[in-house]
Amino acid sequence: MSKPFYVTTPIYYVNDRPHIGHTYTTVLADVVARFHRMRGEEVYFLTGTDEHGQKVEKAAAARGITPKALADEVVANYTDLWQRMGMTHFRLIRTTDQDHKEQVQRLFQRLLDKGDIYKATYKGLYSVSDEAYVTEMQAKELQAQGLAHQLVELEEETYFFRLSAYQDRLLAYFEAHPGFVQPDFRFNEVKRFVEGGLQDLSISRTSISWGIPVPGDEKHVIYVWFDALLNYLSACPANCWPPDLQLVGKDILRFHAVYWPAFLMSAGMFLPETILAHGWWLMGDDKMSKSKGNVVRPDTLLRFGNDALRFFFMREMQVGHDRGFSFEGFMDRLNADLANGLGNLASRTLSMIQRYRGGLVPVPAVLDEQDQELATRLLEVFPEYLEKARANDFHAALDALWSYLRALDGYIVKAEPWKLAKDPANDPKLDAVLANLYRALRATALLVAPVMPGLAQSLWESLGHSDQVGARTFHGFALDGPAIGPIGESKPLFQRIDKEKEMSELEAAAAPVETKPTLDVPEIRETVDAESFFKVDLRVGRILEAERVPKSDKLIKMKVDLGIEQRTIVGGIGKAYEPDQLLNRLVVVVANLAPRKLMGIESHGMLLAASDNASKPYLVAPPDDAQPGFLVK
Ligand code: ME8
Repeated sequence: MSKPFYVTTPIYYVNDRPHIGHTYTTVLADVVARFHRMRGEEVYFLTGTDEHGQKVEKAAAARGITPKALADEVVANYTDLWQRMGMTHFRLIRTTDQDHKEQVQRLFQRLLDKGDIYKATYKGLYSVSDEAYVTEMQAKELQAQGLAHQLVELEEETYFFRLSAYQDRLLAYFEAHPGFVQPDFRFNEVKRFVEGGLQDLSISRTSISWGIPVPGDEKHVIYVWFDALLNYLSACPANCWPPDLQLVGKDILRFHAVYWPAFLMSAGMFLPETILAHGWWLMGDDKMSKSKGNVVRPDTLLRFGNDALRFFFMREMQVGHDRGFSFEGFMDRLNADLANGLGNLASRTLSMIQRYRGGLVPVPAVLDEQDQELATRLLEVFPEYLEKARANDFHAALDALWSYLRALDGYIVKAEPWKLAKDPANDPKLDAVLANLYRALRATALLVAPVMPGLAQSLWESLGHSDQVGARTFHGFALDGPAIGPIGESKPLFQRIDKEKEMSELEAAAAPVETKPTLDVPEIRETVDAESFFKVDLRVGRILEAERVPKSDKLIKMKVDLGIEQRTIVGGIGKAYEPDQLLNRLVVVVANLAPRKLMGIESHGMLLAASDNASKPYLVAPPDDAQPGFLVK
């Protein structure tokens, strides 16, 4: 039995509902899956959800529910959305599924027995926001970016995976498999990263409880990425391994192109054929992401039908590159390509066949040069589309097809069938034109079926078919074969969007949405008695002067009035505030902090500010009618 074509998406975190970034990856996978089925292959298409780890634990805590309850709720959103998007995945694996948990523990044990996983003490720096150990080099980078506050010194017992032992093997594998990571420029980044040296990877945590326990050492929980990556294995039926295509966003390529193959090498398993890293949908210059709160939800766009969204994704995004999203661009694309382009061509063709030939598609007796040229172009564009789609380049495939459709518009304008129809002497030419147009539409319905299953089916039926276009195969399709019967009822393929009208509604719906970033804060500190707390003298102050400290983008020197005296205070708030914004502000000052020197300036006190590890500092502000000198207690 031949091996099914196995395609995967990343498994999505359940700390928030899906946005169009997640939807894009899954649509791409679904289009690939449908395309391969129409190539006559059996396909196994897997998607899923990543439910363990600190992100999910925190998001659940913020809502006051258990992580599993949060996961159940969010998974229901995914299941519902995938159904509405017409996804044909075989399984949505959840990392909380029992078979997955057993698989992860089994593999962990296997690599432990083999000696590729070992227990040791980690001593060094840890980035709280990334949930990862940090090398000296990375620490320097973070410091240079002013993010050193995210680092903490850590000493803990952990299980390591011997990643360092796989550096040479990975590089040799990359050398021997030039298509392993696509596109090439991303593959080069991966190679450079591995050439730079690999350190052993910590794959357990004792600080987290929401996860799969290390077998036999349950105070350790298996690191979320080791857990998550193995989903592709847990959900794989016996005859499917290895994956043929693994789709990932560029943000998680390193995990898939370095750690994942090393785990598989260690387990003595075949590696995936291709890992394809796509770019990001951007809003302005920023990645669309839940933590930035600038996401567009698929629901906003689904009112135009799932075909429209699927088509837009495939037509607009050149796989591998980033692409800015705009509602205007979305509507322009659909109006141009679906309402005008294909929709218009189909309705003109079908109504001409109806009017001039009573719904029967003629078989042309002769083709003149012009007809022949168009017929030949179809024979060329069909395999060109298939070849590009086989290389997962649906953007280029659709581009080629739509430029052919535009040529057909030109062909109609030149041939003027409405004039030909007036004189029976022109019948052979009119037959040729109608047959050419019919065949082009029939091939188009077939080719776009993986991208727009609903629209393709509707076109297919208008052309007189009663079977499922998606159940056909490309191979051996008779492009110049006769029609199988009279054409069917012509339905508008795509309703033109009234852009003006929709724009205001859409913008309101998509205005940076309600997503709250998850809190990135440490646990509540240990209890102190009231006496210790009251040793800290907190006062209301008013900022009288503020200026930047030369050569520092972070520090601002201020003169602060404390009612009974004035102080010089230097604060690290220069990235969040301009000096002008600070003048006259009421603040809370730690008034009895020992003076310290910051870039040569003695600072007498500190301003209280609120933040989490990821946010800017927000100065704590007493109400407007408080007075400088008031004691805060
Ligand atoms: O990373 N543009 O999950 P996640 C395009 N659980 N694609 C985007 C996108 C954007 N703006 N934003 C997200 C995780 N994506 C891990 C994966 S796999 C073993 C574990 C897509 O919920 C893109 O595919 O953060 C990216 O890789 C994925 O969503 C990240 O989803």
